[in-house]
Amino acid sequence: MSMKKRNVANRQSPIDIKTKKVVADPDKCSPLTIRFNHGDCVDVAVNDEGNWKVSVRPHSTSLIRGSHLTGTYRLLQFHAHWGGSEHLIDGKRFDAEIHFVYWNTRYYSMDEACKRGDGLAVLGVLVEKGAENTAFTQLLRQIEESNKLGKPVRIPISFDPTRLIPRSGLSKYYTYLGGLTTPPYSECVVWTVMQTPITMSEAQLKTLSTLTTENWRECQRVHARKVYATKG
Ligand code: 1SD
Ligand code: ZN
Repeated sequence: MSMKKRNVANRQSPIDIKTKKVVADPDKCSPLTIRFNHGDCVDVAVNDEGNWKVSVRPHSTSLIRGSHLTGTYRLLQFHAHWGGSEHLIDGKRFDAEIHFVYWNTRYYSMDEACKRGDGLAVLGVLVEKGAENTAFTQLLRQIEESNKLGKPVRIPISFDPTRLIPRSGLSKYYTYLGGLTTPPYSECVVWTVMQTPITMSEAQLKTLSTLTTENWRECQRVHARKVYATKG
């Protein structure tokens, strides 16, 4: 096979994480440093397909660092997938998944970053049905309003995104090299999937499914990739 015909679709996402096959690597997976600034979340918008996205101000100081990441990544936006999670753990599909999309500050534009294997870092938080997430209740109101008005709605400064990540997430996660789960499926993402899910109530999950029934991509082949995990 010529170099040109080399199969490049070999690090697609999402994947089913098989915990028996993950490589426990405490050096590669040191505890994450995540900084969120309340005021960095600008607004939330719902698009024609019923997907919502919270946009973050361009030069936000909401950052993520970790030994599996090359440098500092800046938060760009976050959104969710529901009707089922995208990543599975040992074949288990959770009820939803939130994605915090970060961009590697070493690249000068988002387009440039999407052409690089380490251009984006996406933090995936699995969600299972349980207690209401009150931070999300606040956001859900803005999502519903944006959907009704057909335009972006401002996020109040009191909104605290840290309440959408599990407390143990910083030191318990999986990481692997993958891509965007939506077109153009660019293979530019260093994925970090937190091991512990957060909860949302049945009513919260139901409200999400009024926007669009489900919006997750099927699991992709792992090929020769390794999935690393924090110790234990
Ligand atoms: O689905 C999102 C897509 O909406 C866009 O945000 C993209 C980043 O440019 O990321 C994908 S995903 O891989 O985070 N699901
Ligand atoms: Zn996503």
